[in-house]
Amino acid sequence: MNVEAIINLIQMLYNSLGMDRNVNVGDLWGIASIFFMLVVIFITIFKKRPEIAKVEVEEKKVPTKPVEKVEVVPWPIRLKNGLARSRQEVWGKLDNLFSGAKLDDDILENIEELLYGADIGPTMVTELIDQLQEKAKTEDIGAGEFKKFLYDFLYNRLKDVQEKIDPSIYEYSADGPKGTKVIMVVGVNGAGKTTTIGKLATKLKLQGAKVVVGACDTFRAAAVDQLQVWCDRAGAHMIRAKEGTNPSGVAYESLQEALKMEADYCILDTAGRLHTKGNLMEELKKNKRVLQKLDPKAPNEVFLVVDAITGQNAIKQAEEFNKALDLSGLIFTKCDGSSKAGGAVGIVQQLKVPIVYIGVGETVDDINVFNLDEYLGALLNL
Ligand SMILES: Nc1nc2c(ncn2[C@@H]2O[C@H](COP(=O)(O)OP(=O)(O)OP(=O)(O)O)[C@@H](O)[C@H]2O)c(=O)[nH]1
Ligand SMILES: [Mg+2]
Repeated sequence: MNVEAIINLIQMLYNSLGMDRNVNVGDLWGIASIFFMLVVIFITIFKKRPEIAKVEVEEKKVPTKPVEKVEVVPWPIRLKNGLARSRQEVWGKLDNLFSGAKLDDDILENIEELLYGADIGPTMVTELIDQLQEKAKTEDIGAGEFKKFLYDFLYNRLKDVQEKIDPSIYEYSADGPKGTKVIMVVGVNGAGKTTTIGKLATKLKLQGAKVVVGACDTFRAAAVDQLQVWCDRAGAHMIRAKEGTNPSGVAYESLQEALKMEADYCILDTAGRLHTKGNLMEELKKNKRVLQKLDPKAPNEVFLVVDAITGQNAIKQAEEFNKALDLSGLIFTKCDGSSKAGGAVGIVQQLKVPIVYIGVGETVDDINVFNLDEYLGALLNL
């Protein structure tokens, strides 16, 4: 069919519709364009339809997954996993020293060397070796007997101090003594204070306690925001002030609010500081004094957070903080990252301050009250 035939065909169509008009090539182009557009619109609609239908089908096809139950790893396993490095690199090696043999001078020397590396402190290592030598005079000591001896030695060193822990720092009971327990948390930079407070606030809230947290680290806005995230998650009430506000002022306001709310706990986060910075240590003492204007017994607890990786320097830190603030407890964090884990033993022995909590990771469940038997058992793989 040529163009002329098409024009004739259209002319006939016009005539039959009673249109008084002569068809020309322009009309032909116009009709062709309209036809082309109709084809495009038709294809577009046609293409879209199956897609709409497909989405509907896919939605229907989505299988109904059973609600996943998040398994919370029980604490004894968390602790054991957390201390895996300590066992692999230090404490577990004590077993291998024997390899079937009984204690002799060579093994004794190797034990001494390993224990120095474990950071329990030179005095305790000397005592332990002396006692072991004495014991070896009257009995044969193999790997099993040695492990038992080590457990008993460390347990007896620490048990009296550890018994000083007040259970209300980890167990809340609505029937327990009334009043607001004030806990001040201190330590060097990055030790894990804020994370620990977040975990503690969550634990206490879950037991039904009313918790107020004071963001006294006013040096960095990020520090306050970090604490806010934890508190929001825990459902704890947080007192915050503008960046640069006097930390003692925030501590005072936090306790005032906690008393007004009849909160069970008032936990105060403080800025990290080196124990060697006299002015910053003075500031902490002032924090403490200010709280006593509201409650002469406040703070009821002052906890020093110690990063387990710190090694022997941790003793120096603890001594200085203890001198300034009269510590009531130690919190060992990052035990999952340290191979030594013996530093804890040395500090308790020297300062006579108990370890109250142990942290083995960054999640809320990675903290628990320190239990000596459990700790030594996990460390020595008993
Ligand atoms: N692996 C591990 N990491 C931890 C633990 N506790 C805290 N951390 C991490 O250590 C880092 C420092 O923790 P923070 O809680 O901010 O320490 P901080 O003492 O408040 O720090 P400053 O306020 O800056 O002095 C963060 O990345 C934490 O997630 C723990 O037990 N194990
Ligand atoms: Mg902090």
